[in-house]
Amino acid sequence: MPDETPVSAPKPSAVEVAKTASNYLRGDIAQELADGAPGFGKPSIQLLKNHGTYQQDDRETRKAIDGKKSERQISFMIRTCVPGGKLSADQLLAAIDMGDELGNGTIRLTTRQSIQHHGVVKGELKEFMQRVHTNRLTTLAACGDVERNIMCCPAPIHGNPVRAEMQAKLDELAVHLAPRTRAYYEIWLTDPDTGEKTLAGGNAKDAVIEDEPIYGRTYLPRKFKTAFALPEDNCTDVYANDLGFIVVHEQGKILGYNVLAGGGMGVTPSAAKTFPALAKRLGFVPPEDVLAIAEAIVKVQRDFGNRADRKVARLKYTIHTMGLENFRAKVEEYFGKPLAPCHPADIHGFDDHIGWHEQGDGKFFYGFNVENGRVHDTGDFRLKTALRRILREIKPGVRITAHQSLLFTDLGITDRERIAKILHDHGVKTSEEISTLRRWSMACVALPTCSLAVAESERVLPGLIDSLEPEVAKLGLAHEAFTLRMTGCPNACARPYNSDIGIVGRTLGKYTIFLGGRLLGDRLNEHYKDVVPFEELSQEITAVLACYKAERKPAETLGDFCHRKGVDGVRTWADEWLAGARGHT
Ligand code: SRM
Ligand code: SF4
Repeated sequence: MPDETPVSAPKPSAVEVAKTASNYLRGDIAQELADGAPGFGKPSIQLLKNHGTYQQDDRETRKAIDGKKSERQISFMIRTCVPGGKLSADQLLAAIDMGDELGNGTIRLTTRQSIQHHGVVKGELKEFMQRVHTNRLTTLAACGDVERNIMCCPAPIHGNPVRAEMQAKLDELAVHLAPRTRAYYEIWLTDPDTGEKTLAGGNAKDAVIEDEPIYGRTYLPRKFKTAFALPEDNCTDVYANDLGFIVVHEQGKILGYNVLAGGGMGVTPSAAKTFPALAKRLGFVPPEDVLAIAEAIVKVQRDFGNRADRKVARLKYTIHTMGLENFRAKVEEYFGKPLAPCHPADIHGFDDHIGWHEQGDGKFFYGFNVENGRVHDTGDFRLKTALRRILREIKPGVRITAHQSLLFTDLGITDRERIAKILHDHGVKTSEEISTLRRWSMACVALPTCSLAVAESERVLPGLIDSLEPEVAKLGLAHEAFTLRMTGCPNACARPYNSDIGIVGRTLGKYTIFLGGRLLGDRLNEHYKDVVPFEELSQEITAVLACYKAERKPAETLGDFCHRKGVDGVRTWADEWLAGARGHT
């Protein structure tokens, strides 16, 4: 334990109290699971997050029944970890089946390469967890105050040993930072016949005494997120993570990793002490030290993170409070040696891997854009059925990207046409048939399931893109790549604060617009306009694009242009343009 007084204030938050009393995340979950009530009590709701599930209710149904809590239709969101986004066709098929049989008939590919299901009722939670386990995946630590799903570039480029080595390092780290508690196995995976033997092997009742060598009894003060990236390909948005590793490589060999710490997007607008932050460059480690440096940083956060106020408990605030140099010194102490200075290598490229690519082993992979990650069948648009057919008939390898999309891997040359035909037969466009604007857009889940949403996101972004597409084409910018990311609240689950255009829910039907981040993900954007009604977003963005078109330098990206001109300059220009445009209507 540290000799300094930790940053934490003396009175721990309610979540800390629940974790401390939980005996390694057990609490009363098992008893409440069997009590016949539709939901869990408050402490269990908090603990359940560490098991990968959130108690929710359909907020539209809630309104319809006049806010009576007892009548809310309770169901559960379940998040499954998919380290590095890597799956087999059978695993994705099983996840789709689970959504149909136990969930709301859809699945959601997330911005961190994992899978979410919604609408699972309490009585079927245990069956759900068992099916995830049988599918060789886990929901343990998909949410909660622990290391979450670790991200990594998912592209299967075999001619480049660096990617394979980085992906293998991620697998090692995911195992190293996984919680050791047996609670998950006891609660969810006990054999239905014996009630004792767990499906994971071993006997539930023998496993009560244990230790969490990395996390301790109270785990971390807050969620903790890690990503790996290549300098030439930051498709995981490494600077938005608590912990980041940028691979430093030369001539097909990994020399080591630049370590970044303290990134995070979430903000509480009513609390001025909160802010989005890009991770800071901390130092360089050789490949064999990745696990040790990650463990040291996690432990410093464990011991010095704020356990009284969850609003400022992420690693970015720990670093802010300690100061970067003190933080680095503390990490070095836990690491047991000094950190080498960062290698000059830094992010300089970004690839969403959409489209048809050679893998380098004679095979191909196809990046398929899934709009906002939602896999569903609605009317003539039958993506879910199309995916089932692709997975069953072609049996590709599968990767989930950090852009809520899919890569089908290990394909033969003729599979391109087969995939296109299956998609077309089900009313789904290929990646080549969607606009560049749609391809680079992303929305979080928001309403109706997310309890924190103050505005729509996933359900309205497609319509906003529909209205923007002709304007973008008129301006001659149809092939210009820029990120447009929308969220239903400032928690920023679609990472809007480092995008070229960020649209963040302010209140129902109204949004804040941010400008000046960029595809590379290494710059925060700036506040442009506030409380913009949804109906005006299309015009407002068109005005910004008109300004860009009129005054950009050759090859300058939208984000770089807005950053150079400044949001005030863009606003003045765009407002005049809007006044003119309105005058003509
Ligand atoms: Fe998130 C909370 C969905 C990625 C920042 N996020 C939530 C919850 C669980 C709402 C809640 O607490 O009740 C949302 C579930 C809604 C629902 O009905 O499904 C939710 N977050 C998501 C997903 C599914 C969005 C998506 O469209 O894909 C992403 C799941 C990722 C995963 O597979 O693990 C998701 N969330 C992110 C990201 C992006 C990232 O990690 O790269 C961020 C910004 C980065 C960061 O962490 O700072 C993010 N989510 C938050 C926050 C704000 C955290 C903060 O430090 O302030 C919350 C609220 C909280 O933790 O208190 C939150
Ligand atoms: Fe919910 Fe807000 Fe995250 Fe969107 S950004 S999923 S509204 S918490």
